[in-house]
Amino acid sequence: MVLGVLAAGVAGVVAGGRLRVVSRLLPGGDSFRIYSVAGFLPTISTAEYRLRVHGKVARPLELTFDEVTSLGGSRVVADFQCVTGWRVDDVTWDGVRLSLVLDAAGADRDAGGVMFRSADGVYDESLTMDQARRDDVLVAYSMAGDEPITSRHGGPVRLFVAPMYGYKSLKWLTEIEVVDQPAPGYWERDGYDADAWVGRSNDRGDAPTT
Ligand SMILES: Nc1nc2c(c(=O)[nH]1)N[C@H]1C(S)=C(S)[C@@H](COP(=O)(O)O)O[C@H]1N2
Ligand SMILES: [Mo]
Repeated sequence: MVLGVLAAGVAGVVAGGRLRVVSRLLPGGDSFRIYSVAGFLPTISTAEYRLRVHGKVARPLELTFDEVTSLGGSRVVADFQCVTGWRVDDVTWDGVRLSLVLDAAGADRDAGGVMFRSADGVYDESLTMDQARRDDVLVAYSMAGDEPITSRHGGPVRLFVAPMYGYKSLKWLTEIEVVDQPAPGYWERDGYDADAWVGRSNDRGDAPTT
């Protein structure tokens, strides 16, 4: 039923509000589960996509998909680890380093954090400014060779925070706000660690990714 809904490209609401669908197998790893706490999968074309960057910045931006990709191309190959236990090995991500997006907007050097919001209207996340400026944190526009990233995986543009559990990698990224202090994100208001280092948070013993 859910697969039928997804194949038709139509938003589906699932009891419990959480879509959980095995989508595909990648070489060398387990399968991704497709998550959306909003209960539907936003479908955003590259033509209509916009990324707003605002808050404590010198130059507020509203970037098109092409403007995002033209800001830079960095590749990160990393395991994708959900805190609930599933893991996909060696996923290839291409995108622009978040630090370059922050630089393009002239983010305030004294600002302590960055907030991220999703086109689904529900999910949000945050990082400290030091975390946000790491080289392995991407505003990703390609995943496993798919460019743009498919809508079920949060495309055309999503966040990819390589060293942290999957819940930090916000899907359907449409808003970046530079703030004084990061506020807890969607799952963090439910008790998940804000510092979601793989292997060092939520009492799990996964091998660290960094
Ligand atoms: N907007 C949004 N982003 C999200 C989520 C979500 O429900 N909504 N779930 C998070 C969690 S818990 C994980 S593990 C990953 C799953 O990514 P995938 O759906 O591409 O497998 O997305 C993260 N980003
Ligand atoms: Mo997750």
